Amino acid sequence: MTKNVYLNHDAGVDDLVSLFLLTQMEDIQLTGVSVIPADGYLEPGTDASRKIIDRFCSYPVEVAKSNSRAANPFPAEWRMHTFVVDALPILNESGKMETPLSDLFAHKHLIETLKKTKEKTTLLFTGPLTDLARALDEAPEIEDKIEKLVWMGGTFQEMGNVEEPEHDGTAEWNAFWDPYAVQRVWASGLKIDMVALESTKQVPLTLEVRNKWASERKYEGVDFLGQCYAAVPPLVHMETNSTYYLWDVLTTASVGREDLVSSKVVKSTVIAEGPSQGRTTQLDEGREVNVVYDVKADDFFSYIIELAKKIS
Ligand code: AGV
Ligand code: CA
Repeated sequence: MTKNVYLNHDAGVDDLVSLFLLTQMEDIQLTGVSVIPADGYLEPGTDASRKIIDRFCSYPVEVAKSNSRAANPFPAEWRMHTFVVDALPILNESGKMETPLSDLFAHKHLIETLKKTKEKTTLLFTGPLTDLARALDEAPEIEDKIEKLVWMGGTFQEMGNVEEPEHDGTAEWNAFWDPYAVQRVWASGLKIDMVALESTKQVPLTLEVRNKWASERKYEGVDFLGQCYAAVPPLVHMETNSTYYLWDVLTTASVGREDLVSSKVVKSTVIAEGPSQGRTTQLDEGREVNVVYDVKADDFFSYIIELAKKIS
């Protein structure tokens, strides 16, 4: 059966690769895309999304821009990656952008798209949850139209991936960008799959992964993967603050192939203020989330290559 999926992403390299892979999944119907300028910039993020849909998607999908703002912004150095993907020749060959741009802001576009889609929709959020929190505030009735939320974010490990002054390092970045939005979504009745750092840690960008893509670059889609990930640093000798994992791509793959990941139910709460802001913790009185904590990494990498090879 075909699954309706609405993607809200934040214009990082793995966000844009996620959009590309979604367009290749057979049982997935993308109902809409919106872009929030968190780990990337809005204009190139929106343009790159429209160009990816133009080039790779066989049916029309509308793109919307967010006007949401950060509690804690991402470093500009990371956000610059959006410009690289948007400028790739493969996305600019036609010299046109035909995918329609909505005149609604992302949260309103989300509400409208959910309402006009007949069946329920799976929400895939690969950045902060701000647009969803705003949509729920404005139209709480949309909960009935949402199958579930699949979110890349959070961790229950001791250390997250935020290394910023005045923070203790326990949060994951998408939660840290807007912890209040995570609280709002946690307060909803939605079913939540949380693809936490526990699982994404198992899929780093390595030289081996890169070389594999390079060796199969005769496939246009595999070449596109390699070109996108050329903009970001791999894991070589040890992890640094900039080391890239396939965070969002794993999250996206888990929507297309649920068997790739293992999850468990955790009761959780979110800290919104102080040095641990954005930290997700376990709490017996907390809300239930389904935490993806493990992945069949080899099968995951094979799956994304297989999807990318569908482009000839
Ligand atoms: O925390 C992971 C999230 C994912 O949605 N993002 C990157 C992915 O798109 C933020 C992030 C954490 N560490 C990063 C990040 C890094 N080293 N470079 C770029 N973004
Ligand atoms: Ca992201």
